[in-house]
Amino acid sequence: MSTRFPSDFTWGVATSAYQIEGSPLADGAGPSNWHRFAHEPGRILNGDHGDLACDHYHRFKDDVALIKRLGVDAYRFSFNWARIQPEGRGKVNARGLDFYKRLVDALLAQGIQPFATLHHWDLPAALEDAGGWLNRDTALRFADFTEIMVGALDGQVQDWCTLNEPWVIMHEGHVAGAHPPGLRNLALAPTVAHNLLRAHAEGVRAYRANGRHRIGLVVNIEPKYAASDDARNHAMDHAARIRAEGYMNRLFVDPVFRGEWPEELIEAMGGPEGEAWREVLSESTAPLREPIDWLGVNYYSRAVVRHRAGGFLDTETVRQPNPHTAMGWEVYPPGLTDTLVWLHERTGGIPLYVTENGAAFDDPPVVEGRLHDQPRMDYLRTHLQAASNAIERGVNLRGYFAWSLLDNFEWSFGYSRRFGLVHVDPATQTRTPKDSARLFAEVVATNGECLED
Ligand code: IFM
Repeated sequence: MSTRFPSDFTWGVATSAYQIEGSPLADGAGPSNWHRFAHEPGRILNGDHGDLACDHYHRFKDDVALIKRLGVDAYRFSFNWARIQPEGRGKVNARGLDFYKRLVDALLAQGIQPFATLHHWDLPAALEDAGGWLNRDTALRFADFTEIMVGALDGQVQDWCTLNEPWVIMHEGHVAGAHPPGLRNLALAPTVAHNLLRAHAEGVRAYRANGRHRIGLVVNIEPKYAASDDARNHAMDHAARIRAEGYMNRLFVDPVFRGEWPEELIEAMGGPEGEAWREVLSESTAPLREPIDWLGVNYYSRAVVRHRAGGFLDTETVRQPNPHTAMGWEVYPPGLTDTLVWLHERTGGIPLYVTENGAAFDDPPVVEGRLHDQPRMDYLRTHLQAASNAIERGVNLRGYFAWSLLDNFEWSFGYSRRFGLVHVDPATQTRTPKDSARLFAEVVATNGECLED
């Protein structure tokens, strides 16, 4: 099998602030919603929190050295907004900003291109207290924050992203209740989605001053397939598939690229005059269509769905007889090809990046400085092959970022799920590159040629 990546393909690794930094209140930072949520009893598995995490706040230089050893071109990371604006608005905390300046300096000194995500879920707690993503004003505060960061790192950081996985903020925070603010109300979803997309668009507009042209949005896509082919169930399962796709995959893509909300989803949620959608639909989608320069996609798995009255949006996911990761996610590499082709077609061929892809497995222990993580190596290999297949089918794919550089704080699962290419010992903070890190370094060094059969 041939594996082709363009010669200017960007190879990178990714992390996010709350998951690795630790020291969430250091140097004048305000609390974020995640800091607060993680300290509420019963919220996070094993009572874990991000107070220490990977202690990246103090060890960032060593981590940049680790990134350098992988030979990658780029590092995708995010800012903790509450380090910069402890109250989510107003005065800048220079000591917080300094941390990111030092990180960016360290990356540039090693020739590693910083890919900065402005918001990866950790909202200043003060903004959440003011209504968070249910409050229209948060979008304007995000534009101010964007202006601060872009101004402070101008000329140093070229590649920016507004939001990471807004769907997760909406769903896990306001519908499933597993993330802050811990609400469980499907009817809130359209308002939250709208405000997140307003924030994204306002952020892009704030960034555009001076003709800047390297900003994107990162969405998580889980392609949906209908469970049954037989004539009797097919129409129902197909409709379920469309609803599921509308909710998870089109909700944050169609308004930006087509100026429309997913129609079948609106119907499934009470119609255009219903409580959930009425207000959102009274506004034009034109401001959300602010052109962007690239789209990032985080791909982990797919879902095979069927109709089930009373299920979530009258659908349910059917477990498939394929291997699953420690997250319970099916390993399905062709889904990455399908996702990239689907996005290519749906967006009119915008440059795409795989901004996250990877897997949590129950790794064996480190033995004499080595950790042989065969399942993760297989996952990487097959998904990189799938990315290459998409390029062969004409997709404008510009780069691939492995999730994640380090074993880290996996949100409501705490430290129990390990996605790292590099093992982190929670007791000593010792970093040990896993065999998957060696494989990825070889992929990068050969621009994917080592993957060929
Ligand atoms: O760890 C997360 C990351 O923060 C966002 N994308 C999915 C990853 C794995 O769940």
